Amino acid sequence: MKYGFFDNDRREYVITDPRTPTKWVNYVGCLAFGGIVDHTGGALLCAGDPGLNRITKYIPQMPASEFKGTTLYLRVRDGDEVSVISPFFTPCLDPCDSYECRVGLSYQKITTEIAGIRTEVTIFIPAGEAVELRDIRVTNLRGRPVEIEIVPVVEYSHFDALKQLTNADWVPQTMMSEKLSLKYGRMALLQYPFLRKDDAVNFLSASRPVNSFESDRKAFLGDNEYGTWACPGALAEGGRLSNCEARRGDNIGALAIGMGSVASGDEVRTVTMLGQDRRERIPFVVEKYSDPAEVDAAFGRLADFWQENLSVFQCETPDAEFDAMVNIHNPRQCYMTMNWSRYLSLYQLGIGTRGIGFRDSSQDVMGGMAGAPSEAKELLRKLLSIQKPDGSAMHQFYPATMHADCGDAEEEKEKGKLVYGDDHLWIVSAVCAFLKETGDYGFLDEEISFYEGAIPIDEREGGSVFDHLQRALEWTKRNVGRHGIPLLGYADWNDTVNLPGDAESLFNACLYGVGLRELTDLCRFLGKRDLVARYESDHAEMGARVNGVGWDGEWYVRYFMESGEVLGSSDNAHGAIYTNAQSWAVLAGFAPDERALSALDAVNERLNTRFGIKLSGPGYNAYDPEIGGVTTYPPGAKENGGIFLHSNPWVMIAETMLGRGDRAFEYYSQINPAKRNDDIDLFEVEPYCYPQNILGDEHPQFGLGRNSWLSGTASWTYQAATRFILGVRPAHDGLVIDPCIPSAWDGFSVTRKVRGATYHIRVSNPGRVNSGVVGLAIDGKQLDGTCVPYFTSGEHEIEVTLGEFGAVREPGSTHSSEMAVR
Ligand code: IFM
Repeated sequence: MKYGFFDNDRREYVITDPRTPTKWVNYVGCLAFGGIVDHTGGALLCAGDPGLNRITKYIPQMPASEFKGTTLYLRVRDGDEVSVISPFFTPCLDPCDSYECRVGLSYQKITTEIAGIRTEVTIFIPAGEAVELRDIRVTNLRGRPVEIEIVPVVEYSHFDALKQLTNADWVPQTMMSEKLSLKYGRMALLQYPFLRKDDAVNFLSASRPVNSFESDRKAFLGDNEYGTWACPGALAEGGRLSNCEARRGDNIGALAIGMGSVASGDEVRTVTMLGQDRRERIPFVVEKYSDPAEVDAAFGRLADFWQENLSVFQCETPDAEFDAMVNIHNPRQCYMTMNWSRYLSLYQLGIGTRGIGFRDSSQDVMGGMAGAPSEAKELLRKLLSIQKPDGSAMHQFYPATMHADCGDAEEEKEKGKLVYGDDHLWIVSAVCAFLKETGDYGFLDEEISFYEGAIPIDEREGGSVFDHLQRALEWTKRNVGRHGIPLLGYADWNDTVNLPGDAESLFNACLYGVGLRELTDLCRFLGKRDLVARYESDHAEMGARVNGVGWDGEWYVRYFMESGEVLGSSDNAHGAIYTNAQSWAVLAGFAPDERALSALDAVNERLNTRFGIKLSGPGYNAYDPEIGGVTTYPPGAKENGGIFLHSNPWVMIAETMLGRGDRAFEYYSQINPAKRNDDIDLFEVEPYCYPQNILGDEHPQFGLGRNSWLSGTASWTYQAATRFILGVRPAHDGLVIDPCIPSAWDGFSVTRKVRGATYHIRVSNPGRVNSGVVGLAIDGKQLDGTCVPYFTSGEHEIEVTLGEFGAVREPGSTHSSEMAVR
């Protein structure tokens, strides 16, 4: 343990040293109102859209010691002496006698002891509310009475986050603050830009009366703003804040809340509230959360939500770090990525041209749907509504307006390359996974309009969800290049390879193959036999093309350029092999046995490192506009030979399809952030969630993680662990239990809730094999195969025995579709 430890019983990670290598953050609330809270109490909050409705000014690029968005001070009068403490460590940086930040499920609890004062602050957002609560308890440990004043501080952003950063004229002339007096001596300090004065406004309030307040940063810091956050002039002087209602400038909210004289050993409590609401509602919100019982009840409801969410899948295996991730931290990250997409993190700033991605969210849904099926369905509907009538999809949408655009491809408009060749295909897997999870086949008949830009929604062409899926596959079938391989478009999953002209993508071919298998399975289940035949034939045809032109001798190539050049071939000095071409050829069921083994072995030999599998290699060593964005990174960084974690679980899944459970688990473990906890200075980022990337071995900082939280890694690693390594996966006709585990494990157990029933699954592995179910009993009755028919209610005991025959499998031959199921 360097900076903290996992407290699995309380489902928390506990940070014990505030000087972590980067800010380690947590999510509170949701996109409707919420954001990130770091381990030193700073918060980046927004309501509905982080670019268009930002609340706090949190600038990740500022040094860690800086004030970011929100903080808290205590002013302590001890006899004649007045001292100022910041219980979140920053910005005063006073030595802490003790420090603890409990990173919980949608809450952060920071407890410190500084100069004989113990402060515990629980930060969370009640479900469905637009207010962040800070439940503050202060205990006097000094051995004599002291007078305590609590001073929460917020630095506001203009709601237009980009303008805040780019306009230092209009923004400060429009920002204003105003006192709103409330019952029982309470107040709320309102803040808004002039043009929004009659809309929802920001407010800072407290459950207790406020002695004085400040809304002008200059006055708070003092000395013409040569005062600092570490030692704000207004607090150092010991007097009252100026009660200024700012009419311009850099607006803050600071409330001095008197707690009176606190006897030695006594604890005092207050709740502060930072929200956004219409003026007339604010008094009700403040009154409600001034009642400690309401605060406790709201906190309890959050716990209930997470209890329900996590209870759909719980496991006990011989690997404690695996269990910590699968039972707590990975599903939490899945839920956050499903909610936030790539919209707001320490790295994704939610400003400008980045919306909710069609590709990203389709994948996120697959990780978050088991715990939150209604939210998943709602997101699927939104995604389907930006699919175009021709079957392709817009790249992203903006949730506040549901306007959609083509992302970076917008720049290529003139060249007619407005489409990403992969986007629309992801929705096929996402919808099919949802159907298997929920059994909600009525969703297939739901009518959803296609995206037709300026045409009003009610005049747009509509189609059933099933029609949407069919059109997605048809678009790719129609749009192939001269090798018969699907067109790349602006890019495929790898956003950064942007090739000119009609380049082709082997990845898109494989994603199409997976989609075809999904629809084949679905149609077979629905009894649509003519469609089964059609999709099987399309799959065979594309598989033949991939194997005809895509095999390089030891592995599959990745792209065909219009010029005839091939990328991802042994002929290339740089980018000679790409991971995704290998894993996806197996996932699609295209790779025959010997090619599957050879391709995955090539990944192991050429791209695997002790910190994870690189996306490609060797890295491109100079900018090449013909290849695109990937060459803007130095070798070893991000998509250019970096360890791009999102791709790692695809290799794990492919390995389980070959029955190689030892290797699949080795790949799982080497990127498990919980396993980096004791040696984290190199990794730097949070040990309780997956980052998007780790610098590869061509980079001098090999092993450094970046872009934590919002990454497709969350969904896919969860799927790899639960559905493929532990092997418990819903299919259309039953719950499949077909593990592929390390041979060192003697067994494991899983509790899985699905479609109204609960299954207690115990797997034993007496022969220490990787895979192969030789015995399966449900409620004491033996069953052939690996698929347990669904029950609609009740608790059911399942005993599974693994045994010898499953040593190495024939890829693609054991089941029908492996993204769905092998
Ligand atoms: O697939 C993309 C994703 O959509 C955004 N982040 C990078 C990934 C790989 O390029």
